[in-house]
Amino acid sequence: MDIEDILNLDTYPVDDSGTPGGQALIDRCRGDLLGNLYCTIPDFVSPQALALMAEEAAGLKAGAYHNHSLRNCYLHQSKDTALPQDHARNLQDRSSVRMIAYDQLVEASPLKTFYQSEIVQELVAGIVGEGPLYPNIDPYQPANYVYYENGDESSWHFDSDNSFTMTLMIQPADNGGIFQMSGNTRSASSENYQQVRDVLTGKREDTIVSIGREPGALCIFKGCHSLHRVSPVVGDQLRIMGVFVYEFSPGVGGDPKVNATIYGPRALGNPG
Ligand SMILES: O=C(O)CCC(=O)C(=O)O
Ligand SMILES: [Fe+2]
Repeated sequence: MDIEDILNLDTYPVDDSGTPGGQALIDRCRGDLLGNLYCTIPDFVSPQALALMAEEAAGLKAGAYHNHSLRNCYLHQSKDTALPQDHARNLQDRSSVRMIAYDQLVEASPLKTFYQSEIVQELVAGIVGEGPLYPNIDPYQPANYVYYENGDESSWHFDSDNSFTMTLMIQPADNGGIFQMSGNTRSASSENYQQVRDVLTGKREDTIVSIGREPGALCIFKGCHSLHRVSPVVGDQLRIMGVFVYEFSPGVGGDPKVNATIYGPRALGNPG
């Protein structure tokens, strides 16, 4: 399927970002990202492309790596015994998701076509506003399917990368699987451990927004300073996301050790 059929160009004429439609979309999303730390574009991908992506994801599901652990919100799995038990760094929670890596996608994959599209890259670069974007060249990271089964969740965390994260909702869960964020929990100058702990222990529900997303919605968010989570999925319908990694310079790949924790031992060159 071509990118012109994947994108919902009737609603969003983004094939030429110089057109009023494309620029208006960039301006709206850029304002949302600056103000709220996230933006969403509903119905960005056509129902036909979503059906193809869901079909591809279903066909690949058996080969997904089950990435599960107890971790703190800084994505570390070990505790710091020098700190109190109830310090934010020692509060652990479970995370359980299932990953299909980029190298498992076929050449004609609609997820790949979407990711590699210059139209998409230019639009997202306009929204993020930090210069042109380039595809990541890692064998595993560029575009993934992430599945959440009944009971799976991604507990409160900060993303480790200081740029932005981009996801596409392919199939929401029947219940649960809600993306939630507590904006600006920490900053570049302060870890704000008290506030982090209050969010983790449910004392600051007033700061939490639930970011609704229907199938086809693209979401761009800044998760490095804002705690966010995916609440536990309830029911048999899989939550299926597309997750994408772009770079601000060409030729950037991933770290094999980090990849092994996300995609399993095979990412270190080991079988399994
Ligand atoms: O699946 C989502 O909605 C977001 C998951 C997440 O936290 C991330 O990709 O960093
Ligand atoms: Fe995240």
